[in-house]
Amino acid sequence: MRGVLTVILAGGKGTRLEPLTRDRAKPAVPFGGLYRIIDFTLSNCINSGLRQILVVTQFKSRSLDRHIRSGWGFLSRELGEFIEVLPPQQRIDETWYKGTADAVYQNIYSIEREEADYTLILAGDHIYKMNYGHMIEAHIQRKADVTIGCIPVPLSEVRHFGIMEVGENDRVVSFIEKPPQAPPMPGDPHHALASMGIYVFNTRLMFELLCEDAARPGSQHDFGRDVIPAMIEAGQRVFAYRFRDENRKAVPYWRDVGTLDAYYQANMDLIAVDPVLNLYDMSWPIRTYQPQLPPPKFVFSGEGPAGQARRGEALDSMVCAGCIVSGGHVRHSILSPRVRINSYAIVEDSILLDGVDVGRYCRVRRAIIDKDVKLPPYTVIGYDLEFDRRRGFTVTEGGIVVVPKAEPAETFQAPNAL
Ligand code: ADQ
Ligand code: ADP
Repeated sequence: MRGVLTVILAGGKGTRLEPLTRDRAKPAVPFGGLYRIIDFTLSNCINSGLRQILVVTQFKSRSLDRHIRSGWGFLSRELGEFIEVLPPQQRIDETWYKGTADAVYQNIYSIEREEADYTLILAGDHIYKMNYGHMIEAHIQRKADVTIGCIPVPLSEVRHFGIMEVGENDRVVSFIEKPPQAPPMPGDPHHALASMGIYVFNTRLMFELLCEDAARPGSQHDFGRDVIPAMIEAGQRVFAYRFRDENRKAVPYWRDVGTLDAYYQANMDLIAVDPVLNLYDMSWPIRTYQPQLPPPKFVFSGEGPAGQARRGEALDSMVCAGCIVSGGHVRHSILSPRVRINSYAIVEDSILLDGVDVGRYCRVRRAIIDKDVKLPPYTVIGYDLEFDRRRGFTVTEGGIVVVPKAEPAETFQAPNAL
């Protein structure tokens, strides 16, 4: 995979993931206990043999930057391998990046310096396992000017994606970014073909296209809105690469965890008994940065005063290093590193991020609790959504309660009704 430079766009604001994105960029949001969202894309790169990687950041990138430096600094520049974070200061314009094409254009000198024949543009905020080598091969074989990774999505979802129609050999004949509706793809009345927001370009041509786009009046400088449609109009060779799972002969797992409900569901997918995206499949390891922590510990603290068992246990759950489940009960949940569950507490269907402490007698269900939040004893979350909303927590459409970082202790007082 020499000759291919990978550029990961990791600057999206992730407004719909607030409050989780209040202090961190979307790709830095913790996921699946141990990971950050961007670990999936980075692991795919390494597993695909791509080792020349630039990460373009923009908003609140400090947490992301720290994560990549701590966990992904193992490549050697001397051997021509690197994962480098490009902060927005290197921009050649005075303004913040406009769209995705502008984010790449502003870093054109760093990209040019690597002298790669091909540039793979990826997004830093999708959960999936993919070998990019196949897409790059298809690009070279078809002598394409650009190849767009794509996947079928239900017709009801088309407004969230770039939607394309393809002709012979999957050559793209039309591309519309986030249309209100779209016709189904041939042979499948329920789905349309959507862009995954990932592209392979011939680097030289990409430079020319980006310079053209920078000068085009009215352009929003976005690949999906501007660059790709202009290429189709100009008769350039735009091809779709269909992302497929050859083993399962099915549409692979791929999620844009753009909303809190999608984020919650994708986390829950991981703890399914037979998950489609399996973290335990060592043929495609997902790596991350892990601090040095002791193994998780489960404590049976004897009988309670009213005879209740204080059995520290977790079922259908993932429990990370440094956790102590002492006399509390955890079901169908994800405990990130350093979480504590104290006696008589019950945690169900929830995601607890790093360092959360659940006090005695707490009841938590269908909740996402951000880093280092300490729940005082008797806190109840996820049972009375109206009350949860009133005390300032975010409650999603799907009824998931999100408790942000560093909440004042009084927020957790139980209402009289409970
Ligand atoms: P969206 O995901 O809505 O659609 P966008 O919000 O522009 O597009 O984000 C694309 C990627 O670029 C994300 O990873 C984001 O974090 C990053 N990004 C956005 N602006 C950036 C900036 N200024 N600097 C650095 N990084 C930035 C896109 C495509 C659609 C496609 C979907 C699939 O436009 O055609 O269907 O992805 O999710
Ligand atoms: P996250 O909540 O995403 O894990 P971090 O804990 O990495 O984020 O940090 C969030 C922000 O808090 C950082 O961007 C930084 O400003 C600040 N911060 C946290 N820990 C440290 C630290 N050890 N040194 C300096 N700044 C820190």
